[in-house]
Amino acid sequence: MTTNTPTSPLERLGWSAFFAEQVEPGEENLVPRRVSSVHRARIDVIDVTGPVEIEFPPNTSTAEFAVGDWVLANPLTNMLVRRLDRKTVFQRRTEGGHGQQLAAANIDTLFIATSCNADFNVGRLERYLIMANQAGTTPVIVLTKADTAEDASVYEVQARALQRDLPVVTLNAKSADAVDLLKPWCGPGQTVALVGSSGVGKSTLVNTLAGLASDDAQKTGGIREKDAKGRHTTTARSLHPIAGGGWVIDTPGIRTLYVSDITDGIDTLFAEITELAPLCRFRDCTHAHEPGCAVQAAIASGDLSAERLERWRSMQTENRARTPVVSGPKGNKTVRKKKY
Ligand SMILES: Nc1nc2c(ncn2[C@@H]2O[C@H](COP(=O)(O)OP(=O)(O)OP(=O)(O)O)[C@@H](O)[C@H]2O)c(=O)[nH]1
Ligand SMILES: [Mg+2]
Ligand SMILES: [Zn+2]
Repeated sequence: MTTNTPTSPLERLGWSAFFAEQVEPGEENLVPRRVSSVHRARIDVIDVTGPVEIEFPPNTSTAEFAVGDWVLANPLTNMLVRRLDRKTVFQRRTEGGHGQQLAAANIDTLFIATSCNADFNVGRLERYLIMANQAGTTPVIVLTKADTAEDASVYEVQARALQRDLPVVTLNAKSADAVDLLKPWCGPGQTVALVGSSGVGKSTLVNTLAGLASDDAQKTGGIREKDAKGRHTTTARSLHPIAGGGWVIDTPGIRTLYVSDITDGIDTLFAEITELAPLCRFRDCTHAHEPGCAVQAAIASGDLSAERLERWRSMQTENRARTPVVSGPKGNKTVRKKKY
């Protein structure tokens, strides 16, 4: 959350000193535009007046752009000149592949959506939190479908325990109350993105936040009764103005979230373990069997649960297995082979 209230129309669109400082001498005549949706063959942009035309140089790949990106364009030809550096980017490793898929850029807050039903999964939420921490965005857990749960607090308690000071908001995505509950992270100049499995209500919440109805509304879809899985209704990422100010990005449901190269994100998720590690006798302590281990001592005294350490260990192992390592006599970059 920022304390400066945006004054100019461009600032209300999310523009800030971070981007202004990137405009170089000779570029003053170019105009900033923000990417509002990314399709396989097309990118849409907006400026302070709303949707505007933009031309891309031949052979530009839409995969290089993320919703929320800022670009500079020539106002006379509408030609894209360049993309500005990102403040934050939420990206994930593609299934089985080596590439990264860009979900959203320049977001202040990541709303990690899950429902008060069979979708709720601690391991999956931990992955999202690690990715949010790594991206430099503030994570908020948004528990949808509270109206369908017998006791939503069961989910809330588990979610709060995932990371220190983690905000958890329980709501009905179809109800206008959701707007007030999420207000602390919305407002002029703020950009939030919704991520989570298919069917948890991301698009429903976007429609509520943006006040979208009928023709303009994001399409929503039903879910399977037995496991609460959605039908992958949303297929592209898109940016929408929130009625009370700020912007919300809708994203397609993610099937499996793989983590890799996310050491900092893990350190933040398990801050209580990270902080104990320097107190261990050995610098490379694995907190398993070493004498003088501060983490094991915390478990023995009841300050830390053994289960939490187990979760930390499995994330560490997965991160190590999936992160490209530099090895070999000539320092060739190799990726450790592992079947996903
Ligand atoms: N009762 C109730 N139903 C909800 C809530 N949020 C979403 N739904 C319903 O859940 C279904 C799925 O909602 P969507 O908004 O399409 O879910 P999504 O996360 O956008 O799904 P994908 O686009 O497939 O990733 C729809 O039938 C919604 O009406 C909620 O808070 N309460
Ligand atoms: Mg959707
Ligand atoms: Zn230790």
